[in-house]
Amino acid sequence: MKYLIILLGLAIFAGTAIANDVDPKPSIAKNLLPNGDFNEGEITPHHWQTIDGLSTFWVDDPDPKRGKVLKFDTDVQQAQAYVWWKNISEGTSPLGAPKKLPTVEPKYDTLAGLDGVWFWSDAIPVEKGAEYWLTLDAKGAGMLVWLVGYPEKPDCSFAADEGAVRESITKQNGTGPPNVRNRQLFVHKYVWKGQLAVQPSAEWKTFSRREKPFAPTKNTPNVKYVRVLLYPFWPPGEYFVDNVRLTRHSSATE
Ligand SMILES: [Ca+2]
Repeated sequence: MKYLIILLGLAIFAGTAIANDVDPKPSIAKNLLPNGDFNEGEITPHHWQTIDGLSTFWVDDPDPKRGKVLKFDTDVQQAQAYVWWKNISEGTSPLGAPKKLPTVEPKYDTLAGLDGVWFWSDAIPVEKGAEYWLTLDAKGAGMLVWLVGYPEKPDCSFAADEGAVRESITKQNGTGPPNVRNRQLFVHKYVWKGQLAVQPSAEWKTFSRREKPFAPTKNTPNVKYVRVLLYPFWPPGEYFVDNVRLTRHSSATE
């Protein structure tokens, strides 16, 4: 729960706007995020990180109009995920994922109770001074969605920005320096984060930050790329995402 508490603290610190379930802008603007509807792919959706087949899945929605969607399961033992993620980071197909081990109450040792499940988009270039809307369809217990800004085109390989996972993989490989707290060696490359809090919803719903577009370069003018980070965690369970849209806020440049 430690991470959860830290994250919630960060959310408050960042002055996060709570998402509304109504898209504040017409969705006619061009989606800057390729394959935001997850409909293109092969085993895993194109233009996003790979699924792992254990905590993240690329599935057909029961409604054929939706096509493919992303499914999360946060009710997975974190220890099992960390071992499997090492394989995924080395290029093992998610089709070979192990069956998840049983989880037990109070489930604080699950991904839900610890690191959460992260799913990153590829990097999208942003323009200095421009503002952006982020909207998505979600179903499940609610989650956080981040727009994360980088000064240079970031490494988009699996778990590239997940310090704890990188440390675990290093440790599992036995290549880490002995007797050193690796955590302190991992340096995040991002310089800016903006957040969208998605409320729980039993049905598909569209979420956005009403009247508050993201301004990646407002206080960090060196931001040149952003990635979308989908981040469900507590409670343990299933979450679904579709139609992630990043669009430019037109009045910012007019
Ligand atoms: Ca879709």
